[in-house]
Amino acid sequence: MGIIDDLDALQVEALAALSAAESLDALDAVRVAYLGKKGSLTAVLRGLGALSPEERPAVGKASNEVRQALETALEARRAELSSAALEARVAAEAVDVTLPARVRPLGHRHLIQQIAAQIIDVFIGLGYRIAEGPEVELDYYNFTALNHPPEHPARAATDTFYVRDLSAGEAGSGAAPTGESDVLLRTHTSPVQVRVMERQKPPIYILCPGTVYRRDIADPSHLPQFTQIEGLVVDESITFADLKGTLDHFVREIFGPDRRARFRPHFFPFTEPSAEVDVSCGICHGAGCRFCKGTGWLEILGCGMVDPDVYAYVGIDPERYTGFAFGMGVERIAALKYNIPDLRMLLEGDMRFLRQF
Ligand code: 2NL
Repeated sequence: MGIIDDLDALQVEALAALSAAESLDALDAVRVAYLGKKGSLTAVLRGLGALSPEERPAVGKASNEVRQALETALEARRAELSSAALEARVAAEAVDVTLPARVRPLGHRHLIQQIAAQIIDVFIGLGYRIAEGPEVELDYYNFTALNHPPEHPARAATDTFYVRDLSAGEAGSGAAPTGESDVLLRTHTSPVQVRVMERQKPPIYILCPGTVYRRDIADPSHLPQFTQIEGLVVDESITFADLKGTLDHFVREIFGPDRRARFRPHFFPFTEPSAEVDVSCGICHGAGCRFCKGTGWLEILGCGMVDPDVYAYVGIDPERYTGFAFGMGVERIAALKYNIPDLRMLLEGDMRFLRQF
């Protein structure tokens, strides 16, 4: 057998090996075995030198043809295997976009914050500005400037959280310690309104949301810490009719068209005349049930015309200006809107309850 026959046999064998290679790695191994530095075809070519000058051209030509044939077949098989590998990868990594998505539990704002935002939106819509102030207040802004006489029960240490007890600290002052001092946790957001009236002349249209503190034991209708929103309007020729119209609009916006509002005379030290506003019961719609204690009505806020005594403290002329003010507890509004029987449920963090809102 001559070299040409050997080359033919090598070509047949190599072509078979190339088409049998099932991966790019296997294909490369075949390339190395035949075309590499130590490959079979290279070995044949190395033997070329031993041939006679007559034989050399034919064998050289034949071996080049074999190399060409093998390289062409190699490239063809490489292309085949790469596209098969790509297809396999695409198939393996395919995502079925028609599968239903995994539902992740999504958080939301707490009901108290939602209701506060709704109330704020109503008054922003009427042109009010938001005002804020300190939660640790002076007795002057929380009580004195709001026309609370020195003996008013709300000032007692049993009703208000005092921060510093000056009377107890002043040894030899002669005064009996009362637990009261000049610094306290505000019991309403009215002091914010006093501060605004001190530095800003009318017209004043403000809404004061914030946390307030009262020394109450938590029960279904009381919390020692709650969110209050107060409103204050001071302008020329403001009347009780403006107050009524404003709060009627507010009740409609927050409770919807099928709840009614009514005004009842009341007393507050800082307003005269004063009133409390009730909303019709969301459970019995006025007929009387356990939720409304048989009255058909639920109290939602207090209000009134600003007492001229308050204007005297802040230097507003009561002959030129009149105004109204109102105050409400946000937790209470939330409870009455959604028929929640106990304010404490809002703060207990039970997701089975809170999730509903
Ligand atoms: C309630 C009652 C009320 C006010 C708050 C007020 C503020 C100033 C002057 C006069 Cl600066 N009044 N605020 C008036 C009436 C009632 O709140 O039951 N709150 C939870």
